[in-house]
Amino acid sequence: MLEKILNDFEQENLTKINNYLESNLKKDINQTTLADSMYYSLMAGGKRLRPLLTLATMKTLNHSINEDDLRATCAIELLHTYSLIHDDLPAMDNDDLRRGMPTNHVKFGAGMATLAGDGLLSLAFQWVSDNNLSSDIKSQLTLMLSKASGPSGMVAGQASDIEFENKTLNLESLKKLHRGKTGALIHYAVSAGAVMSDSNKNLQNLLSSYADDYGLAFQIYDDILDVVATSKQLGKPVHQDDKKNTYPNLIGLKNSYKELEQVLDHSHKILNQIEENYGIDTDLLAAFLTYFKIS
Ligand code: GRG
Repeated sequence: MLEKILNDFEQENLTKINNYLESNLKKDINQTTLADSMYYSLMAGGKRLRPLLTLATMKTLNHSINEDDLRATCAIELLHTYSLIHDDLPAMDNDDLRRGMPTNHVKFGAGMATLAGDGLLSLAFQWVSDNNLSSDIKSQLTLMLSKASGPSGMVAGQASDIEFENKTLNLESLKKLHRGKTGALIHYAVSAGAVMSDSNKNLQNLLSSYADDYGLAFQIYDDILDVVATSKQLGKPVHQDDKKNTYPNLIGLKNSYKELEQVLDHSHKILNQIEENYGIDTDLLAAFLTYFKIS
């Protein structure tokens, strides 16, 4: 049942997000090659998880979505795309492929890719503030987005990732790194939905807790899949690259599954609390947790 809820929601909203991005991106870009480079990565087939989470939070809170909500919602996908372009650069991960396609710098060169990332980062803030939402909501979103994406959030996580490459972290430090690198934007996505729906502070705190769990589950799942999928691909027993700071390397594969289960249990408890305290149907947010399924 939850899978169907998620599928139906995705079918309806993926098109909305993709159409908005496709029709509006180039309107605000004054240089053709830069526009092509930004468009190339933005429209390269991402899952749109973060804007979908924002829309799901608004739907859960019974907020009906207008064009301004959609514009502010899509901003997070611009920002996410910037982070992927910069992460792939020769000076960072130096990856040639993303989503099965040449990375931005392979297609456009490192200089243009850097600028495409810069452009997407700035444009995200433009979309959050250049709309008809109330000044209060816009200023809350702007502050939240700067904290999530900047040196107190994602950029800090990425900096730790670079600093601790080839050094072993303890579990607490690994969690902190991921809270920044992956968790902060996911946290923003849910919180932005709560802010745009004008929900009260207590409810926002509960949703924040759901978002924290979601970010953590996302990372543990990603780490587990990395190990399991690679060993399946190679047709070999599960093998781990011991140098990487991942959950399976730090606590073992079995304990990583356990940790994932515990995080998911906790987030279901939070959703139950929201249902009990506020009489809100949280099935859609529970449906988003089915993403973390290991077959
Ligand atoms: C360069 C400042 C800066 C930050 C980069 C996001 C990030 C930080 C690095 C990407 C490396 C990575 C694989 C991180 C793990 C989690 C993650 C963000 C995966 C990609 O997100 P998805 O699965 O991507 O939502 P799609 O392709 O669906 O958009």
